[in-house]
Amino acid sequence: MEAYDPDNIFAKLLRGEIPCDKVMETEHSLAFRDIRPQAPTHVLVIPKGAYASLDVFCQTASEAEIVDFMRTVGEVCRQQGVEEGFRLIANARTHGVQEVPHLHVHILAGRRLGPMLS
Ligand code: DGP
Repeated sequence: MEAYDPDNIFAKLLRGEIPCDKVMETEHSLAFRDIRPQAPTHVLVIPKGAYASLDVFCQTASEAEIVDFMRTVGEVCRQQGVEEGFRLIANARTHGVQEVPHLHVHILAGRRLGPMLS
């Protein structure tokens, strides 16, 4: 497993070095709008801790961080109004085509989405 890169763009965003369109923030998590939205609602949720991908997070984060992260996903869904449905995506590493090596889940909603796999 590759080491966490502290200079990745979401680490910089967490340090306040670059701006973001914040949706909500908790003790352990941050939610903000994707800079290249693929749907009317496209929010990214990230942990504040240095975790590169979802498997690493689930294997090594504290229960408090994991619960906070999932509660943030739930609260973003509630705030954004996803009654007609949504998609949650977590890309990981090379085969998952992960562009930013800091764990993030995409919450996509607001339109009928296309086939998931390609
Ligand atoms: P991926 O790593 O492939 O799961 O997707 C990364 C997403 O992050 C992509 O949809 C675009 C978004 N993104 C990249 N750089 C920035 C940024 O500086 N700010 C925001 N808000 N989103 C970004």
